[in-house]
Amino acid sequence: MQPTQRRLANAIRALAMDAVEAANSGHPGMPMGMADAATALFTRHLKFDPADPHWPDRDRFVLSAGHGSMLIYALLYLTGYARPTLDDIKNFRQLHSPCAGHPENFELPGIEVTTGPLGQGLAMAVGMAIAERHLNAIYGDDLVDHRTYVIAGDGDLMEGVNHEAVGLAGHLKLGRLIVMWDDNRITIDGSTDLSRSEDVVARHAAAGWQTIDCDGLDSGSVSRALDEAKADARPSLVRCKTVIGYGAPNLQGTAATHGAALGQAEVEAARAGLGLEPKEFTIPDDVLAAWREVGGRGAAEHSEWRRRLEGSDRRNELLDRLSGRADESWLKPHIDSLLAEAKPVATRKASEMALEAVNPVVTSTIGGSADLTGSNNTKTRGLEPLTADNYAGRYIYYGIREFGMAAAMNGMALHGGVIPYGGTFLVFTDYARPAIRLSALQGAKVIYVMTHDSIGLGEDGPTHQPIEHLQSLRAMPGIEVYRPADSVETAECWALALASDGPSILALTRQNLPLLRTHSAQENLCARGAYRLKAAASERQVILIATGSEVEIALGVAERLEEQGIGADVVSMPCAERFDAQPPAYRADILPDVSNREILRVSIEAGTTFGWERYTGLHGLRIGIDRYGVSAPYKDAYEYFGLTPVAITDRVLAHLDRKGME
Ligand SMILES: Cc1ncc(C[n+]2csc(CCOP(=O)(O)OP(=O)(O)O)c2C)c(N)n1
Ligand SMILES: [Mg+2]
Repeated sequence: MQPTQRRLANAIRALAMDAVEAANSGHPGMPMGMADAATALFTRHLKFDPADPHWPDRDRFVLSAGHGSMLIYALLYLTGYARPTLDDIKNFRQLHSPCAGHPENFELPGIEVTTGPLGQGLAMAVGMAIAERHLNAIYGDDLVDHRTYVIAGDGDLMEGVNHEAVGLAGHLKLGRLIVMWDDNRITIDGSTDLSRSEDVVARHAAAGWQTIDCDGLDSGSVSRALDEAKADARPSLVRCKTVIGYGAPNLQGTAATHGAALGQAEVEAARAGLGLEPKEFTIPDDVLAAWREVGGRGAAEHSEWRRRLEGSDRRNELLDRLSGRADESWLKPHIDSLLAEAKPVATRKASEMALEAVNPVVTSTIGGSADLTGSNNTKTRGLEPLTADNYAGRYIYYGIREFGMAAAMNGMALHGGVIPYGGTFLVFTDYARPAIRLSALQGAKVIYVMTHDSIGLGEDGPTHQPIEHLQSLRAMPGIEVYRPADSVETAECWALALASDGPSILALTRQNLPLLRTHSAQENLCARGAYRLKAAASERQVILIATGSEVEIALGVAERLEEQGIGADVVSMPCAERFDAQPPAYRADILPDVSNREILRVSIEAGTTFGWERYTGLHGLRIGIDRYGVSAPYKDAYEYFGLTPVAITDRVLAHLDRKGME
């Protein structure tokens, strides 16, 4: 006789309790409460094949309530993924176990996205659902036909990003997105009555979602709800009424089960009540066999899909897209045309010009903007909007939803088959920052097109003028920040971002900049992160290091210094992270030993000077802005902050004089 659904679910409960007990750390409440609902999903609905976790047409499962990580570890083990092993689970939360505190996409195949920062899993799932519909529109049901399922807790639905994600999903009518809400009315502080009185279901309904209620402790009830959800053309919220920590006789239903080991006595009482094996980490043979049988079921559908793929004349095209590779054939002719024209343009415009060359050849890009399309210059001529009526479109009007946009782009990138890029003002990276951090942590290939990158945006003033943003983004590991100085560098930076495996940020100007790179180079000079744009003519006494719009100013300073017989290099540093990764000999050539006080190093960037001592040394000079900006025409703003060749030359000369007197 087959084990009941409840016995299958109890295997999840057992592993969750035991792993948290062994680690004396973790969250048993959510996996125990949602075990029946997850069992319904995995045994009766989810399309997956543990033998090939990357099967492109699998359903995507996102555990947005990432603290309940033991739920997914248990499911991966039970259904027969190669990892985690039972030993991995026994080492839950220990160094080098892939069963990290929260689910990490880079630790275990089968984990689609990294979750834990509440709200973002669901918001990434919206992006996955967009990518699925887009690819379906291009390749048809035979090759792309899957769903995105999410388990979300009260916290996921309370976070502000939920509003953005739910609004976007409703607007785009993402009917293949199904969110299972763990409605246990408990968060860490206690009852949700402490902090929430809105009608969550009505809020989703108002955004155009289907809403369904079910008994989350009855897998049959959940399964019927999922059938209804699948049949409906709208995104669905399946409200699963549950009890947190279900099965722990004295603690269930309380916040005490949320994030702490239950304690030996309670675990034993739970085992007795649920009819579990008395020994920890023990799953009865018939239960494990039944789960493995569930895990084997997807193989047939998978091989059918492979057969269709092999028979398709679009096989190579789809596989190439899924590889994430981006054709670079556009770059050289594009740069040649820039050199031929040699006209001043804002780098945001240069970015659009690069994209005009990129988008026709790199057809996997999906552009967009958070309501600043005309300012971010993200929409190229051939791109049609991606809408509920035309998922084949390649441009998304995200609306004023920076965080939602960034999270959706993470989901799209991790879904695969598309390369998302999206724009807003650089200052509003703060609104998107938690998702940018997750792009970096997850290695998601997302390209952020952040324009209006300094006081150079002018009249909009201090609220819109980035100051600390560039340096704070450079401080974030795992993401490359590009600040190109002209249209050639902008094209090179686009090529690097498209070739990268991870995320990139392009910081681009509003104001026009002259062409500084007037000669064709054999290699992509931005690839080294920093390079000598102009070498000192007289004996080198100064190295000017500048980025973006300030490279032009640095050239002006160098000219004035040279007039006085002071040799000055100008180093353009479009990407500090890349420069730091160069071999020591290259770095020493561009920026000789910091302790060498013969050569004065000067950094010039229209933003905070915080951190620039990394390249100037403590004896160097750091020119920047260590306060908020001003509302004024941009030339006046530059003048006001002393960011002009004349003012900077004076400061350099004063510094050299002082040094001479030492
Ligand atoms: C953005 C964010 N804020 C705070 C936390 C810390 N945190 C983890 S779980 C949780 C409570 C979540 O409540 P709920 O989603 O209802 O989960 P349950 O207690 O029901 O498992 C909090 C505040 C977090 N992980 N992410
Ligand atoms: Mg809860």
